[in-house]
Amino acid sequence: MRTAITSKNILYQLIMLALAMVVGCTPQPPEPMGVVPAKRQIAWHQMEQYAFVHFTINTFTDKEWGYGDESPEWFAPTDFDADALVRVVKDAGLTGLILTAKHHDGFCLWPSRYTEHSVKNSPYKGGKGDIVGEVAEACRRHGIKFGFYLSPWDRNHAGYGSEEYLIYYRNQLRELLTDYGPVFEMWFDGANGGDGYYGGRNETRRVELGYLYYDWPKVVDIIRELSPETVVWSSSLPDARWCSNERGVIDEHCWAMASPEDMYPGGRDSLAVLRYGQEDGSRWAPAEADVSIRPGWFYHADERPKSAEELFDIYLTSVGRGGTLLLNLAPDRRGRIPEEDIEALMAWRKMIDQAFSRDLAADAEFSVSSSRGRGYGAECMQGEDLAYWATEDNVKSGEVCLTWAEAKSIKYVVVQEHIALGQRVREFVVESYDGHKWQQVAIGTTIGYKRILSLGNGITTTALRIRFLDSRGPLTIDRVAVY
Ligand code: FUL
Repeated sequence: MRTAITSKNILYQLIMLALAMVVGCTPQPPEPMGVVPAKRQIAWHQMEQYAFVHFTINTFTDKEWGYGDESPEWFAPTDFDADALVRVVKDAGLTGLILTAKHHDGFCLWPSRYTEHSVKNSPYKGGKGDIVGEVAEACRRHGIKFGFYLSPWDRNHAGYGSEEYLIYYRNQLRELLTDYGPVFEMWFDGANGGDGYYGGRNETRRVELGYLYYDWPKVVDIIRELSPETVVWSSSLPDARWCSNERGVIDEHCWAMASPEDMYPGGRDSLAVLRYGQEDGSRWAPAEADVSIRPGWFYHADERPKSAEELFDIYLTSVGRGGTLLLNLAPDRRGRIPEEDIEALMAWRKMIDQAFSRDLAADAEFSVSSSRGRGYGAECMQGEDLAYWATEDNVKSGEVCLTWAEAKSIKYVVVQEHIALGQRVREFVVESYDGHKWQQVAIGTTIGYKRILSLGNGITTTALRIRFLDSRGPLTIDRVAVY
């Protein structure tokens, strides 16, 4: 049967065509893939590198772990200046600062109303000082995010190991979050139980494996209530996880996802799960690499800082492997960052700025093997914006090719996934064109928030391509940059 050509039919056809064009022009975004980061975690990834500051009575006793019997009078910095400290952090390109409000010895760097074992009984500013408060304010003044470390293990407190201490600990957490919050990250620490002063008893106190004693879900509830945007570093319900070593090295193969019950089976750290994460993990719990600029976490006069070159390698193995870098600084007995550490930090910053100052991808022509359509094409990988390249739902591999009119010398390739929709890529290779054929110059497995691949002494080429060989779902690549 033939359809009569009536004006009504033509109108209907035109409407259908227009609809098809609109729908065709704006493909739907890919569905999120498994667990995805919360808003607070995306903001945390974007901070990339931030400072840890270990400062307490240990600085004055030349120890790494105080026993808990130290006198508050020993905490006597002669020239502490929170602004000077935060300025070093900022000039080094660090975006936040996590301060040891209380380390294992129990001494509090703020005048806590729950203990006498604090700055209020030290000579610092005649007992009127407040290191936590001063640093928190200086951070706000300089646009640096603030966080703190509150050691669960307390070798000073008489009630440690009993319910009494838990009440004390939670009160202190509330006090800190209320008086100095909100904070971007809360760090707890794994070291736990053992010998100590414990109010003068000088004994050994062990708490249950897996830190069951602390009842972490309750602690996390307090944080969520008082500072909902805080990323929690802990053994239960973590928003970020330990990367399994204190050398600043995240594994090349690293998923941001992991299941808490597998990270700490039977209450012990599973170094493999902390190190690699789990492709099918039940939480977004990305790796954070904590490392000190010096051999110790606290200042010791006979130790030297790492060189700018060593710090640069650490940057590549932390920020360059999908996680964040928590770089520890150790104020000396003046309360100042030692000059040689500042020198190393500034030289490090210069190296990063020089290596990543000009994105050669800005002048490249981008092409891709396929895409979802308009709004998800090759051009979406250029520059830092919200757009991303995405393939169709059934396409789990593909390639992007960058070509230049003139040959470019390249040392680093940076790839970022659009993690808001989950981490996906399982395997990829980078190839450069030598005028006749493609040569493999780097290989990788996972990418995540950001992957930096170093091409050794560098290559010179007019074309570079990245072949994504396998992925958990359609590709969602946020950015490709080349330096
Ligand atoms: C460890 C602690 O025992 C060290 O003293 C230091 O604070 C480090 C960052 O965490 O678990």
